[in-house]
Parts: sequence; structure tokens; C-alpha cells
Amino acid sequence: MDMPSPCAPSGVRPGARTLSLIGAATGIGCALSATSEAPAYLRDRGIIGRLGAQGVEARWSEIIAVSDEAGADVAGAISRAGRSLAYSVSDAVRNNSSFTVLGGDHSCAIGTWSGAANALRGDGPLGLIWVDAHMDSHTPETSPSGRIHGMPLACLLGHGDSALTSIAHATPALQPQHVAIVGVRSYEAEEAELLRRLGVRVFFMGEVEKRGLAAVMDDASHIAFNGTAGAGVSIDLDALDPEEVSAVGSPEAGGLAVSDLRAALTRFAENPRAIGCEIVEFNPTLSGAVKTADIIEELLVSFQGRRA
Ligand SMILES: [Mn+2]
Repeated sequence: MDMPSPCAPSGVRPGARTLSLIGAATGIGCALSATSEAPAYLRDRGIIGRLGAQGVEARWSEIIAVSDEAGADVAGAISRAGRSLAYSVSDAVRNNSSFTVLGGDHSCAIGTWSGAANALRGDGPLGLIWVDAHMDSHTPETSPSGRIHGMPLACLLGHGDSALTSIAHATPALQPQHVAIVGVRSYEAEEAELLRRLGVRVFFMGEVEKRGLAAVMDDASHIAFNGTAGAGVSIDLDALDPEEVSAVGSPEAGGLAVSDLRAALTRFAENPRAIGCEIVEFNPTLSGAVKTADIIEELLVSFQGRRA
């Protein structure tokens, strides 16, 4: 066990940390609802033992279900599940347990990061790096599909359905100057305009290709950690190259290399104020599911490896 560090932030207990896995079975926020099966799929293939074999001690917290009797009130169902998820994440952060939320479609991020912001409330704001092929920054007024997995970042910034913008006490959960998006290569003008107006830094895929992911993630980490009480990473698997990661609902050609993201996550997690991560949009019914599940575990090992 590490010696206590004198520079640890208040509330953070240094030393060995067990990774707390929280499943978020969201699927009604997207077109392919089988993303809701992902947490149970990962649990049943033995993620705890597989991580343990790679030196990462993890335990399941719970898998949060989403009512499939939502009918027309999809936002209400995601809001209720988001509240449960926010409690669970908030608990993990308060107990200084490193957490990973396993989605689910990306609408679960509303609960995850609302809970994290709530736990840090009093110490300072939350920083967040959003790794995604898309911007996920639509509002109900601008979204062509109306699907909530295209809106979570806007909700966390305070824009959207009021059932989703005020999940926890810290509202909005995110301040734009502490948010960065990495890997974007598909988006609509309206969401780009919202982010531009708010001043959120977007690192498009072109910039990643030019400068390398390590340099971009260093800049993004500066945005997320500077002036905040802690920061996390929300990873939409569609940010990665679909040649490597195919079992995702909205693949976009090109994208990040798994090895580059692994290295960047390890570097991010070396910061003692790194609180947790989220990995979403895995659809275990699509081809390449086994390889994609393997990569989810590899990402967790990279995030957690140097923290244990
Ligand atoms: Mn996304």
C-alpha cells in the first residue's frame, strides 16, 4: 500500500483502490436497444476474474435497469435511472472508490456525471473529457432523431429537457471551461454551434491525426483538471476505429487507435484527482462483440493499472 501523500486533495484517501463497476443498462436512448444488455454480458463473461488476472481488483456495485415500460416518456425513464446511477457514482466518489460506469447507450452519462459533480460539490467543479466520434450535444429542438444518446453532453451543460438537466443538486453538472471533447468526426451544425457559443473546446479527429492523441489528451487533461476538484473520462466506443472496435451502434470510419487511447488513459489516471471513467455504447449482439469486450477490459486495465 502506498504511503499517504501530503498533497492529496481533501476527501481523497490515498492508497490501494478497488475499482467499483457500476452497470447502466440504458438502451432506450438509442436506436439499437441491445446496448442495455452490455453490462450483464460483461459480468457474465467474468470481467471481475479477468481484470483480477491482470492485477486489477474490481467489484460489482450494481447494474441499474431502465424501465422498458417507458412508453412515450423516454426522458422520464432515463431521468429515473439516471438518478439511481447518480447516487451510486456519488457514493463511489465520496468513498474514494475509483469507479467505472459500464453502459448502456450514452444517455447514462447524464446520471454518471451528475452524480460525480454532486459528490465534489463543496470542493470545486467537475472536469470531464468526452471521447466520442460525435458531439452528443443536441437539444430536443435540434436533434434530427430525437434520441437522447445524442443529447447527454448538452444536458450536463444545462441545455435540454428539464427532467435531464437537473438530475442531482449540482446544476448544471458541468461548466463549459472544464470540458473537452476528443475524436469528433461526425456532427450536426446546431450542436457545434451550441458548443461554440458555450466555449467548449472540441478536438476534432483531424487535430488528433495531426498532433497525436497524447498531445491532444494532455491539452484536454489540462482543461479538465485545471481549477476543478476532480475529473473523469466518458468514453464512447465509437470514438475508436471501427476496424478495431466494431460492436458499437453508430460506427464512424477512422478514429482513435486502441493502443493510443490506452496510453492516454494511463497518463490521465496518474493524476490523483482522476475520479473515474465510463465506457458506453457496446452492443454485444453485433459482430466483433468478443473483441470489443476484450478491448473494454484492456481500457479498464490501462485506466486502473497504476492506481491500485
Ligand atoms: Mn456518444
